[in-house]
Amino acid sequence: MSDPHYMESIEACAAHYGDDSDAMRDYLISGHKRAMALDNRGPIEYDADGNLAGHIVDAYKKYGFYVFTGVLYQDELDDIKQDLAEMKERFPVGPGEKLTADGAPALGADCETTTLVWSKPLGDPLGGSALANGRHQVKLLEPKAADDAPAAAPFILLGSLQFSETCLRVYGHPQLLKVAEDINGKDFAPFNESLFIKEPGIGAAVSWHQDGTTHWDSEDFDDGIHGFNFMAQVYGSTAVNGVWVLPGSHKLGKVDIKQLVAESGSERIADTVPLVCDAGDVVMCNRQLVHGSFANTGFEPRITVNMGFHRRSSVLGVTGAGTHSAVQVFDEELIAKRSEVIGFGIDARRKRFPNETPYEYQPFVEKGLSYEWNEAAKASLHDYNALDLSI
Ligand SMILES: O=C(O)CCC(=O)C(=O)O
Repeated sequence: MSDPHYMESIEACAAHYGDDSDAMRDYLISGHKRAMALDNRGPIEYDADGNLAGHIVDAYKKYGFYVFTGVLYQDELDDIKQDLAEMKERFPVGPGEKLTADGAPALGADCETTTLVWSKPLGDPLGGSALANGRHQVKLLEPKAADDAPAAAPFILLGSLQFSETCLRVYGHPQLLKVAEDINGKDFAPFNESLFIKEPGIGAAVSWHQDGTTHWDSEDFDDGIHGFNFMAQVYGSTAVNGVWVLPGSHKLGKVDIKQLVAESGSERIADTVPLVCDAGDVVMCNRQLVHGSFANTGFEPRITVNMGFHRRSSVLGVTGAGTHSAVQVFDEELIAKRSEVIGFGIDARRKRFPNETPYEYQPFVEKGLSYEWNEAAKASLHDYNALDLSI
């Protein structure tokens, strides 16, 4: 990575850690080096049969994550940045508020589902809490923000595809959907979609956790049963602002994170590495990996367009975890309804990038279904995340 601010942000971050500043600096620098030495990054490649290349599948299975480089091009990144800037104008003035700063109805104000999640600047609102089934077992350090930082800022947007056509177009990306097929089968199912917003000097931490809830004790348990997330980077991702992971931990079953922290002697869990990305890179991250991110005390923003996919067998007939949507049984009908957004994503993308060959989703082909992205489709996505396949 050739980021000119690399060391400046590392120093700024370390300076927030008081007596631990030297340890934090060392951790950031050595983690970055170890991340870059792993053989799990490169463009999306296929073999002669058109399947995801074997070396990618092997590296993903070994480490639990793979950095696909150069997936989103500059024109698409520019679209997303503009869309996000406009979306920000529509954020409510504060947590629980219904209006924007201009007094207009705010984004998500008429939603029944949770949309924006707020935090105090540089906070860790999930860490050590019972939220999300208590999976964030420890609270990370909450560095002091500047005096002029806002009292609270949004750091997660759930159900993001109902608000952002540019994110919907990323969701319909033919190569990413083909990867989802090759990892989770032709009848793969959606999980949820979100934006993680980590503005410099403000962006909150997401404490160490594993994402899965429902299948740890399943007799069919294996390293892929809780699915994966694509994490598309709009500005890139660094040791300071990015997600950190414990490579290989997706194979360990449910991990005692408190114990890991105790053994490591601090919240800087030993052997973890950051997801280091340029703008346009997309990480495929196993949901069972131990992962988390520190508060963004550096100078670069990170915006992650997050979207997950499951094997159908992991969700069909399963009672959901209740983390992202109300506890409910995921039957065929519910999964089909929740999958419509794949069709809208494919068509929204086709309209913007007509020279690409659109992805063909096998469950639609089998049922003769086709989807058009238009005003009615957009309206139909209102509260679509009430059906998130939360496992
Ligand atoms: O982007 C982040 O900081 C956290 C992402 C995460 O925890 C997740 O996608 O499960």
